[in-house]
Amino acid sequence: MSEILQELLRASEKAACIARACRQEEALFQLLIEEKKEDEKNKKFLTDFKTLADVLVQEVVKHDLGKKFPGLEQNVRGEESNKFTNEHGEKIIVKVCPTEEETASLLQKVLDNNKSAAKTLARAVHQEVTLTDKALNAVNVSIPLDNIAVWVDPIDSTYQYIKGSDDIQPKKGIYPKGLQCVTVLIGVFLIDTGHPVMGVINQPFAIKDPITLSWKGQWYWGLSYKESNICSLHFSATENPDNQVDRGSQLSAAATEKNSYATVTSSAESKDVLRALSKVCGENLHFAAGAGYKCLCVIQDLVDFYVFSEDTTFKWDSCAPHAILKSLGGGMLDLSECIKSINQNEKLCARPHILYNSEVQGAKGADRWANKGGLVAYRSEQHLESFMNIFIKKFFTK
Ligand code: 2IP
Ligand code: CA
Repeated sequence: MSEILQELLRASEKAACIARACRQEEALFQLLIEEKKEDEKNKKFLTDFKTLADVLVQEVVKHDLGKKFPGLEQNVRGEESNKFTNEHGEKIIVKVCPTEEETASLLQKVLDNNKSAAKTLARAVHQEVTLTDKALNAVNVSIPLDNIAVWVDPIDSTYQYIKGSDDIQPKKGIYPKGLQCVTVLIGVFLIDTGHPVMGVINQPFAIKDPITLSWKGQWYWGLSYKESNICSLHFSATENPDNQVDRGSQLSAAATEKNSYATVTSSAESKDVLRALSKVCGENLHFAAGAGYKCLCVIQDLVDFYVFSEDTTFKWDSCAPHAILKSLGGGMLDLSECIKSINQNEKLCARPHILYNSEVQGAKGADRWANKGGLVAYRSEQHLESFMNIFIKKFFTK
């Protein structure tokens, strides 16, 4: 199984390279930040270069996985549709073509004939990316390929990707916003049970070189299947010097104190939940952009929990981090079902884990794949139980 994880990692790195290219290559960056002017609002090519970048990354992941594991591409799912209509009303299906030239000429049609942008983008799509992670040699697990499907979020935290600054200072190791909050998420789940089994999170803009001003990425992976649980964080920096995490100040302040928990949430969280969370966590309640990045804060042990009660995260946001959390002994639950389950004194094993193979009944479009009851992501089951008990009490007392 290390081949498939290796391929997921390579695909995530290719995606990260495309994401970096769109910001670093002038021809593309101008399109990315372009604000639509009033009279241009109907022009899909201008409105949605970010969607094109997203779609293209999703297609690259699909194409590259399918090349290595024929048939798997049909089970790669994501938010974006690859059907575009250009300014002439021409319908174009964006995909990776056999050659760089063919991809460039296809992209040129979507990009209002912008030859230089199309060429630059096609180059990034077809470039060879090699990424080796020696720690993967330790993975020796076999999962039947015909029972797996993949959720991809090509660029999570798109707002930060387009508008985000590159000089935000972290607070207790957590970036409240900025390019560090952007992640590429590729998660694998079992088609029959819906449980997540493998995940890769790639952070394309993790570290900025102060001299060259170019960005270096970082990646994290995890596998959790039957009795096997293995995560890139189990390997030390000396074993894996290519992917060192700067953990200088990244220790969860609350980790050692039994009665204090650190939580990260969204600025879109409801008032009532925020009130309860701040009663439980005090100054250890943090805000950060990006669903994937907030999960990464839990994975890195910067916080104990990511709590979000709204229904605006989706299967593609949570599948990859969920698999990594499982590989570390943690997980991700449906928040509202979890509250019900605790209130009904159900056993720990009955907690409602988020599943990836079933849609929300009666919902349409992207909402079919929403994490409807919100979520709580955690590393330690024991901490989760005591945290949730306190949180529920605070939530229901005015
Ligand atoms: C978004 C993105 C947002 C997040 C939202 C996701 O995905 O991660 O940042 O909101 O839930 O769906 P918040 O930052 O408030 O948690 P995308 O950027 O891919 O649309
Ligand atoms: Ca997302």
